[in-house]
Amino acid sequence: MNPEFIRTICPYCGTGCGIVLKVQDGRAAASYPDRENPVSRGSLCVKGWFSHEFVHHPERLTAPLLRKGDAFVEISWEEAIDLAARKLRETASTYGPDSVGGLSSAKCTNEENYLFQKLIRAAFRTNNVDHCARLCHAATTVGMLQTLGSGAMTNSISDLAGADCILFIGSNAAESHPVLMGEVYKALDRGAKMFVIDPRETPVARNARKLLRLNPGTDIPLLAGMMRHIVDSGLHAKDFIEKRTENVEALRTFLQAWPLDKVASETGIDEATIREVAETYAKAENAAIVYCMGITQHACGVANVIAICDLAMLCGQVGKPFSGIYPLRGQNNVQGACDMGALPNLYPGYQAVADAAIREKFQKAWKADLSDKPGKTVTELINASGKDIRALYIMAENPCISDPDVNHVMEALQRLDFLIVQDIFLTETAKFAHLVLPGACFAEKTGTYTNTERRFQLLHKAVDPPGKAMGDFEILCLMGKALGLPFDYASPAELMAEYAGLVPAYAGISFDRLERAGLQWPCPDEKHPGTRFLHGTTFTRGLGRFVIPDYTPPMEKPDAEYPYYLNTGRVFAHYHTGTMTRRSAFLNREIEDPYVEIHPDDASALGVGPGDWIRVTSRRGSIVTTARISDRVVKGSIFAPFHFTEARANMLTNPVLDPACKTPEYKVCAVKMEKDHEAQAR
Ligand SMILES: Nc1nc2c(c(=O)[nH]1)N[C@H]1C(S)=C(S)[C@@H](COP(=O)(O)OP(=O)(O)OC[C@H]3O[C@@H](n4cnc5c(=O)[nH]c(N)nc54)[C@H](O)[C@@H]3O)O[C@H]1N2
Ligand SMILES: Nc1nc2c(c(=O)[nH]1)N[C@H]1C(S)=C(S)[C@@H](COP(=O)(O)OP(=O)(O)OC[C@H]3O[C@@H](n4cnc5c(=O)[nH]c(N)nc54)[C@H](O)[C@@H]3O)O[C@H]1N2
Ligand code: SF4
Ligand SMILES: [Mo]
Repeated sequence: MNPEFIRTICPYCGTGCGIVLKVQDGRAAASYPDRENPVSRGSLCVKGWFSHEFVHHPERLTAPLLRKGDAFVEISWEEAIDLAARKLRETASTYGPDSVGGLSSAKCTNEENYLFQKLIRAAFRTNNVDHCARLCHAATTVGMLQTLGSGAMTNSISDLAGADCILFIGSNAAESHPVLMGEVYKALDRGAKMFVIDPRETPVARNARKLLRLNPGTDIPLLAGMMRHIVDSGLHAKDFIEKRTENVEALRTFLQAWPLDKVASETGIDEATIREVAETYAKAENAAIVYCMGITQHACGVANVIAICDLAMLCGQVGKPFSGIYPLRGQNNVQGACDMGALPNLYPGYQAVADAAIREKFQKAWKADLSDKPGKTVTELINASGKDIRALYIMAENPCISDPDVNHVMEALQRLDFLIVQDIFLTETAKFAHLVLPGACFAEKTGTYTNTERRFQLLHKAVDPPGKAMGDFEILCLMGKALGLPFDYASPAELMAEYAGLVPAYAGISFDRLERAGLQWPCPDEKHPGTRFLHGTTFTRGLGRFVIPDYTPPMEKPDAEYPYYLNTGRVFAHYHTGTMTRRSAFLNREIEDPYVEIHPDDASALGVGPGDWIRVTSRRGSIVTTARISDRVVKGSIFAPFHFTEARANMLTNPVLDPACKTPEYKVCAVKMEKDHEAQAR
């Protein structure tokens, strides 16, 4: 048979590139770039090119599985749905509504996320629903809401090409958002000046005018120093501040505490460099700030985000094209999962559960009695497992690798009375489940994802799920009906009309309109073309507000016993907990084994050579991994990608949270290292 070519969206990062799947004999046989996709315009990174490789992997889940002792047995869908509904209902009636919780998923579609949060809220009268944004950009949502009034990326990806100055702060987009980097290279070709602020020398830094290798967790002093110099030199945007913002006096007072010599000693960056970066940013006609996990995954993540917003407002570099603030969303649909209300304090469209009028609106629309009490976050749901939380429904997350201090996570999950895991593989987390539900992957479903620039894009089903596996949308409809909810949706398109009616910013969005180029919200009516940049004439909150970014240094610093800093993150060929990329032959060949990057001086002091096996230990746990000797890290620091199940970086990480957004401090903790002679001998 002739192959078919089906347009869809990449399942990996939040850039949202367009993929054309080649379908031959019912199988996804190849991935090609979609020239018509407005985001990627014919580009893909290596993960996109090989996105089809995990789809037909022999380890895909093909039937519902029920735990029997230490083993799983296959059961029918009728039994599985019936059991799930009964157990969840029993738990809620025995221990109260707040004993049930759910983790929704930034890997799933908008429609699936909408259904999941509605199911938890309407069936159990609890707001115990959250997802991996908590581990990621929750600091952005909280920090930007206070300063600008909206947690979304202010501009569009293509705006980066027109910027004259770009600050990259704690973002390794060359490996994490590779296709988006194409727009940055266009800016550099036009002569834009780029500065990279990162303790580590990432591939982004190769093209930078300067790399500022600051001490871990010292972004607030650095940004304060820049703002101090801008104000002292009179380079701030006086008119913009006067007309569009409030509370600048409080910021000025705060900056008094950060003279440049103090900033230099705290951050490790010399005064002349701080002045150069500050002046270049402030004087640029259009300047952009790109940031990511190096900013948010700290115990002071919210304050870090606030400091970035303050700097942008101080220079009037927001609310216009080619400038703005770019918190790069990580997962393919993390923007959408947040938008759809998979958050414990917010309904779809960031409408507060604690607001009586809003709750009334949702109660009426959903014909359900809803709780006014904000629910627990991911990190709180896991900590409370087996205590306040008795039953947990996890859709498409793998916390046994991705949450901090995973030894603690595994203990907690085993204390649950009932754990449901809905995934496409039998993950490390699914192995602890009482019931495993086989979902469908991106190539097997219709629906929408929303990328980092707020663009809704359509997925088209290319192939059938394997065996008895079923679309997550269909599974959730069955679960809802079994729990007495009117989940009779004929299709995701029909469901979209429901949420478009409840959220003014999505009112003009429909499947028909998305067919060609997608649409960027806000899109308030059927004629509206979508929104390229936010905060144009007024900020979403009215006046932009300067907020004081309170500085707290990293919670755990190296000492005599644990003398090295551990930094964790990503590498280009692998994705998160590796369930998909490590099942791609091509990607796995790129990087097969776990490793940590160690500075040459530290390696020679420890007698460790390239590829040697080493043991890395923190106060939480210990892993055995290989050494890559590299001056990408500074002396005294190591970097570990967290993708590898056999050497989980999260055995080591510190579970301390930012108190406001509850994101863990994944980017800093203290460890010790030694050569592992046993592993070396094997
Ligand atoms: N290949 C690949 N791409 C991905 C993903 C993946 O797993 N693999 N995941 C996706 C997801 S969900 C996300 S959230 C994004 C994340 O994308 P990124 O945030 O770009 O990735 P990370 O490697 O976590 O961290 C970025 C950088 O923060 C730096 N950093 C650490 N501490 C500090 C600090 O104190 N200050 C500063 N300024 N920088 C610091 C690190 O050295 C690192 O280079 O990537 C997305 N894209
Ligand atoms: N040390 C350290 N830890 C980190 C981070 C870090 O920088 N350092 N980063 C954090 C960040 S930013 C994030 S976003 C989290 C990510 O953490 P997770 O979200 O837990 O990681 P994923 O591997 O993306 O998990 C997605 C799961 O969904 C499954 N899946 C994929 N598609 C589908 C589908 O369509 N349907 C169903 N049912 N299942 C599907 C996959 O098999 C996988 O098991 O990790 C966090 N953990
Ligand atoms: S940049 Fe992101 S969305 Fe684009 S192909 Fe690569 S992983 Fe997929
Ligand atoms: Mo993320």
